[in-house]
Amino acid sequence: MKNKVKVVCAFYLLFISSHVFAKENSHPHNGSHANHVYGPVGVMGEHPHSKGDWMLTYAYNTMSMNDNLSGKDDVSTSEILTDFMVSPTSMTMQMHMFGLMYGVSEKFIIMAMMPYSLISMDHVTRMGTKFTTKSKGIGDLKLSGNYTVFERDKQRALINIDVSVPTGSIDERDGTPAGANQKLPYPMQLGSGTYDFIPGITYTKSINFWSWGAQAKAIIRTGENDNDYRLGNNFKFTTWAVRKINNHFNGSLRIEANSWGNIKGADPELNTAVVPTSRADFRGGKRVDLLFGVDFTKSNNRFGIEAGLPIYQNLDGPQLATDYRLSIVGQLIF
Ligand SMILES: [Cu+2]
Repeated sequence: MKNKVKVVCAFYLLFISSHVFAKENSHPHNGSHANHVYGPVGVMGEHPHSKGDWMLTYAYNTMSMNDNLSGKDDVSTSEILTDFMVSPTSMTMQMHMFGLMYGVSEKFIIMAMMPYSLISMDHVTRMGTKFTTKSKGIGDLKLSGNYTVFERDKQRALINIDVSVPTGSIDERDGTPAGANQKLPYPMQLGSGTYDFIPGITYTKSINFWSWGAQAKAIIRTGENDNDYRLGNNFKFTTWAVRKINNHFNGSLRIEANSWGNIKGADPELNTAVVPTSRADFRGGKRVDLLFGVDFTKSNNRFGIEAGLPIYQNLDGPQLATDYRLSIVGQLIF
């Protein structure tokens, strides 16, 4: 399975690179790309496409978490270890996202996105033993439709309807001091295990060298997964401004507010006395991030980077707090 994913990725990258050179050397650009306003690279589903256009996206997203918060207050490892046998100390999430977008008409686009995630969490026990758990694999497949409902005077409003299909594992296991092959807690799992509906609305406007936009999205989970729980719903609002620096470079500033609920139900294999990450009621929270981005556009290709820092966090916890996040994105239209 893992080798298969590697082979698919290798072909994918080969395909992108061969296409980049083919475009650069032969075909003149048809101009459809330039007419569409793009948001920062960390925002998805904010732009339309011309009919018949395909777009390939590769995104590398990483998030680093360090130290624990309960509400807005720091909680030390020793405080956590008075109530639990184990405390998480840091976590790194990396995600390779592959996306394919197609313009069905000037107003309607469809998109499929598949993530591959690598998660690593460091812990310390009451006895002072340090250990790390890891999980990796494909996440949940996302199928999207974006429809332009309004377009006038360089303003555009899109309705986003996404469905998340539970292709990611919720049965990841690894070795811990409690034994080999232990069921890993909620944040180490790769998927939600449920079909999730993700409705959204996006607005963009451009004036000369500037463009700005806003997007609201909700993740609504349905039913209960095979491990007797359902992740909390999520509400996200983001707004941004993009400044054209020259014909190729754009700079962006963005604010993103996220609010997500606790888990309903519980995985019966997890012991809630061991570690806070196995508590279904220590998963919710609110966070606001400030993000800076720059992207480079040439003919049909776009390459960009966006980095973000939290400016507000309020977590049901103790729960690991976000330190920073980073997205590196490559896009190709053909
Ligand atoms: Cu696109």
